[in-house]
This record gives sequence, structure tokens and C-alpha cells, in this order.
Amino acid sequence: MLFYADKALKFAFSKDLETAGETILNNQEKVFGLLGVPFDSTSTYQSGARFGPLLLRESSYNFENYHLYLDKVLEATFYDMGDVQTVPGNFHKTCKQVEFTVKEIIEKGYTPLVMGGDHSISYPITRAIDIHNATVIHFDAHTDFRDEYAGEKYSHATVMRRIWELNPREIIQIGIRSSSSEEVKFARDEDIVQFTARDVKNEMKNVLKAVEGVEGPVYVTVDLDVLDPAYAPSVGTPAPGGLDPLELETLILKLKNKDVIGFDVAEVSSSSVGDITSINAAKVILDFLFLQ
Ligand SMILES: [Mn+2]
Repeated sequence: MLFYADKALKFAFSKDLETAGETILNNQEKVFGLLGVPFDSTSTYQSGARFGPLLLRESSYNFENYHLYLDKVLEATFYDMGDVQTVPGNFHKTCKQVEFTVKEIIEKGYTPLVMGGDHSISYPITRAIDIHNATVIHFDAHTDFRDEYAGEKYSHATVMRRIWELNPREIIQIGIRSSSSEEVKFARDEDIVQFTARDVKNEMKNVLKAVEGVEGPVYVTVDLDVLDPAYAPSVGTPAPGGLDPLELETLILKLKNKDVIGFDVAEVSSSSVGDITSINAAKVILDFLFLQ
């Protein structure tokens, strides 16, 4: 590589994949493999999440490598491993390729950190990771507990139902404000822990307590529509009355010292440089990495 030249459009502060190899074997700390999944074929309203990884990477260059509130320089080791080859229009083939690639990342010793893509892409990731003993912390405006959506089993709108079928230890949903009555009943019957957006606004202490109380492995999935459309308009299905970026930051920072075995940020459908949605999404990834 040239001294004054950098590779274009890797995620900011990520390390060069060619130097990965042996570091991982001797490292006690988690080392993250960042992966993009440019796929939005299950989108039902505002499509464009296939540009999520591209715009997320672009937005990442807007940030400092120092976190003011944590008084900490970014120390996490993470490699940008590029994008999965998706098959537009074909969830099943894409699903296989995502699952295969995430398994590869795990076998090499990296913890997967994935940029969607519409939310359906979380399913193959959680299939690739063993989430049996894991708590799934799910940030979203929607519960995504439908068994089918428009006759389809696999969709952004059914993804948490499919993940629930993988039998994780517990699911904690945060930021919920939109759901069908069937999904509410399902969540009650199955003892899903749910915090609405109002709970975050009015009883943040309880939400933080729940996150703090989580023990064992954790999988985190962030549908960026958990934020209010004022802060994240470029998402598949915007829902008013959501979290603000400081509330989401407070919650993400509560993941400190948790054994996070996988993390994804989905539904970012930004289509232009400087879009507020991809900027907030890149911040979620960086806030999480600052904790390492
Ligand atoms: Mn959602």
C-alpha cells in the first residue's frame, strides 16, 4: 500500500484484512469481523436497504476515534470483510450465502458485526451463531413477530418470529410502538420482555436495569427504525414516536462488559452522502466498538 494512500470505503478505523491472520489466535480480546449484506428484497414500504452497507461505511468517516463521554480512544480491533454476495429477489439463496459467510467469520475467530440490509438478514446470522444460550436484545419500533407477512414466512416483518424459533434463552425488545394484536398476544404468551418507546422515555431506569441484568452470551439486533423518524427517516418502515439518539446511545453503552457474540444494524436505506439515518447507524456501531 502507498504511504499516503488508503483503501477507499472500508469502515473508518477498521484494520486491513491482509494483516488479520495470526493476531486473532493470540488475542484474548474479541476481534470483530464487519460484514455488509446489501439486500432489501423483503422490503415492503421504503426500499433501499441494499445501499445500507455502502452509506454506513461512508458515514463512518464523519466520526472521531475518541469517545467524549467514555473518555476513551477507540481500541477495538475490527476488520472490514466486505459485503456478502447477495441474490436480489431471492431470500433463500441470500440466506444461505449470509449463513455460510458468517460461519466462516466465526470459524476464523471473529465476532460478526453485520450491516444490513433489510431486517430479514438477521435470521441467517443467528442461524450461523449458536444462540441457544443467548439473550437476544432487539431494538426496534416493531415486534417482527408475525408468523407470515403477505403469505411469506421469511421477511423483515417476521424475522423475530423466525429467531424465536431458534430457541434463544430470552428475547428483550426495546423501543416497540407498532404491532399487530396477534403479535402482542404472542409476546405475552411467550413471556417476551418488551419495553415500548414510552417505557424508554418514562422509565429508562427499568430498561437499563433489564439490560444490566442480562448474563451470558448476548446477540444484539438494531433495526434503526427504533429511532424516531426525525433522526432516522431513511428506514424501511418509519414509525413516529421513537427514541432519540442519546437514548439509544445510553442503551448501547449499557452493553459494556457483556459477552456479545454477534451484532447487527439493519434497515438503513440511506441513498445520499450525509444522510442522517446512516450517520446515526454508523454511530451505533462505533459506540458499541468503543466499549471494547
Ligand atoms: Mn422495524
